[in-house]
Amino acid sequence: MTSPATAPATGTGAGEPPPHPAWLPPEAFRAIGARRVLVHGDGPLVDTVHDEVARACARHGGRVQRTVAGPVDLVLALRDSGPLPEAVPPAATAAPGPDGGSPGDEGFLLTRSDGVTVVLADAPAGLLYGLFHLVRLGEAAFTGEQPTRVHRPVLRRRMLDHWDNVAVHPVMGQVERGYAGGSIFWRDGRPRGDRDRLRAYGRLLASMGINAISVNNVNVGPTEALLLTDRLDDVAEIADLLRPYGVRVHLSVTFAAPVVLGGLSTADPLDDGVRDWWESTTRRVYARIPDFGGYVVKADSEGQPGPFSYGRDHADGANLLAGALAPHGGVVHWRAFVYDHRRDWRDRTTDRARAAYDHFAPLDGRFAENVVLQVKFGPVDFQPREPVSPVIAAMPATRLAVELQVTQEYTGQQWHACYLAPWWHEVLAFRLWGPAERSVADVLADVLADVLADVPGPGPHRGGELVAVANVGDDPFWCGHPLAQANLYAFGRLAWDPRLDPVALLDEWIDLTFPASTVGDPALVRETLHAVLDDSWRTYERYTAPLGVGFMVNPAGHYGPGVDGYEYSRWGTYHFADRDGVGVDRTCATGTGFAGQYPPPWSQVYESLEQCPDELLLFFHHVPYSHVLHSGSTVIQHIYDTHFAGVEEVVAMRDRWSRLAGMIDPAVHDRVTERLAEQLRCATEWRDQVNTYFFRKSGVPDARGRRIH
Ligand code: GCV
Repeated sequence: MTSPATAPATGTGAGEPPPHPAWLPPEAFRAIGARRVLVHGDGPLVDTVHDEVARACARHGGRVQRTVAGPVDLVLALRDSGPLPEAVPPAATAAPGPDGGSPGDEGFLLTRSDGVTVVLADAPAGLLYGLFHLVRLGEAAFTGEQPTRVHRPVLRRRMLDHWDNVAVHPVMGQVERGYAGGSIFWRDGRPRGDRDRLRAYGRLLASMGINAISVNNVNVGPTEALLLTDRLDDVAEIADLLRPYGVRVHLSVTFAAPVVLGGLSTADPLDDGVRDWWESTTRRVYARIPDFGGYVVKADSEGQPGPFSYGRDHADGANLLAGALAPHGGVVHWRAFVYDHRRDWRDRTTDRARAAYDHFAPLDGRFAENVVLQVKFGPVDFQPREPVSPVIAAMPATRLAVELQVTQEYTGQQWHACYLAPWWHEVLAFRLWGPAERSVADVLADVLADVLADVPGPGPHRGGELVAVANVGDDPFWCGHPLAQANLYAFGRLAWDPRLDPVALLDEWIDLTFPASTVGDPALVRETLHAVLDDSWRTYERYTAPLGVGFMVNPAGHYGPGVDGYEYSRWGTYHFADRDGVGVDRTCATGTGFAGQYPPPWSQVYESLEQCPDELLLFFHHVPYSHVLHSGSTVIQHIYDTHFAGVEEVVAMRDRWSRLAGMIDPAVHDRVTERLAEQLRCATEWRDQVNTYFFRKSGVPDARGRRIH
C-alpha cells in the first residue's frame, strides 16, 4: 500500500520491552489489589484468576489466599469446588434476582452483602470473566449492598480471526491487511516465539470476553497449509499459551488440503477417500490439541479452491469438514464471501453485491449443526457504509456468524482515528424485517431464545456469533494507532453483548486505559477522547466515498483516494459516475435486482428513490447530480459540503488532541499526534481528489464558492 513514509519502527520480537498494557494497566487493578481476597476452586483458569489477583495485591497492598484465613473483602469462588467458604455471606448464595437463571459455563453471579463482594461461577471461565468485570467496576464493586445479578454472554462464541501469514507473502506481507507491524504469531516462516506477548494477548482477550481465535490467514498458502499436519506443533504451542485465558484456537485450512497435503487426486467433498482423509487428519489434530476449536474456510473465493471445482455446492463442502469435526465437538466457520472476482466491467447485468445471497440463501437448512456460516456484515466488503447483508435475514435454519473488520482496511488503516463501534452498533441494531421486528443482534442471540420467544419476527433462528478480523500486530501499541485499541476492546464487548452502547463502551475503555490517578486532568482526558473518537467514523465517511457508493480507494493497498481506481477493474466494485450522475442502480425495476433480496419493508424502501435513506442512496440508485436528498441538499452539493466538513473535523480532532500534551503518557501522545497529522494530510487529499473529480465530471460549481481544483 501507499503507507505513509513516516511509519515508525515497530517491535521486532522476543526480548523486547513489553508492549503497551492497553486497557489493563496495573492501576486498573487497584480496587481489587487493595483488598483481602479469597480465590476458591481449582484448575488452570482459576490459577489465572489467582495469579492476576496476586499480582494486583503485591502492587496495591492487599492479600490473596486460596483457603480462608481471616476476614476477606472479596470472594471469587467456583460453586462446584466443594462447600463454599464461610466467608461467603448466606445472602450471596440465595436465589438470584429477577434477571436470574444459572450463570452457565461462562457466566457468573455478582453480589455484595455484609461488606463482602462475591463472584460465584459454575465453571472456571465464568470466574475469569467475573474477575475482569470487577476490574471494569473498580471501586464501585466494593461499595454498599448489591443484590445478586447474573452476568452471561449473549453470544456463545466470540471470535477474532487473524489474517496472519506464516511465510511472508510477496504482496500481502506477514499480515494480510495488517497495519500494526508484523504478526504476533509468525515471522519469516517460523513461529515468532514471543511467548510473553502471546500471554499478554490472551489476557487482553479474556478481559473483553473473546473465547476463540484463528491463527492464520483465510487465504491459505503452501506454508500455512502445513499447520494442519506437519506443523501442528506450532499451533499446539499457541493453544497451550492461550488455554489459561479460556481461548480456543481455530485454524484456517485450504479446501484442497487432501490434494496438497494428502497426495490424493481430488478434494471432491463427496469422495469417500477425501472424507476419510479429513476424518483421520482431524483425529490427529484433536489427539494433539484436545480443545481445538475447528476450521475456518474461504472457498471458491478470490482464487481459493472450493467445492465448485467438483460440481458440488457449498453445503456439500462445509458438511464434509463439519462431519470430520463433529465427533470432537469442533465447528467449521464457512465464509459466505463468495463472488466472481474476474468480472468484465462492461457487463452491467451482474452485481457483486448479489453474490453471497445468490449462492447461499438456497442452501438454508442443508448445513450441518456444527457449520457456522460466516457472513460479512455488508454485501460487498467492509466499506465504511453499506447496507446490512440480506443473507442474515435469509437463512433462519443456518447458524450464522456476522463478520466485522476491526483491522481498518477501508477505514484509514490505523493511521486514521476511526472509532468503529457506532457503525457496528448500527449494523447490530438493524431490524431485518422492519422497525418493530428482530434485529441482527436478536438473530445472533440464540442463548436468549427463551427471552426472544415473544419478540416478533420470523424464526426461530439457529442463533449465532460475532467474528471480526483482528487489528493487532507486534507494534508496541498492539494496533499501530493507540486509539485503535478502543476498536478491539469495543468489538470484544459487543461480542459478549451486541446490545451494548458504543459511547458507554468508550467510557469503559477510557476508564481502564487512562485511569484517573495516572493522568493530568481526567475530565479533560475523557472529554478529549470523546471529542476525537465519538463521531470519527462519520468524519471518515464524510471525507471519503459519498452516500454509500463505496470503493473509491487506491487499489494499491486500499489507503487514500483513487476515485476511478476500481472503475474499469475485474473486482465488481463500480460507481458509474459520468457527466450527468453517479451511483449503482440495484433496483428490481431497472437495475441489478439486489434490492429485492431484502424482506419487506426494506426491499421497498431501498427500491424507492423517495424512501431510500440518504446515506445509502448511491448504493441503490444512479441519480443525477441535481437530485435533492432528504437533507434538502443536492447530491453534488452534499459531496462538496461533506468533504469540506470532514477535513475541518480532522483539524478540530488534531487541535483537541494537542491540549492533552503533558497530561498522558508522552509516548501515546506523540504517536497519536503523528497519526493525526497523517490523517489530516490524507483527508485533505481525499477531499481535493473527490471534489475535483466530481466538479470536473459535472461542471457544477460549489454553491459556497470554495476552492476546488
Ligand atoms: C483475506 C478483502 C480483502 C482481502 C481479504 C478478503 C477476505 O477482499 O481485501 O485481503 O482476504 O477481503 O475477506 O477474504
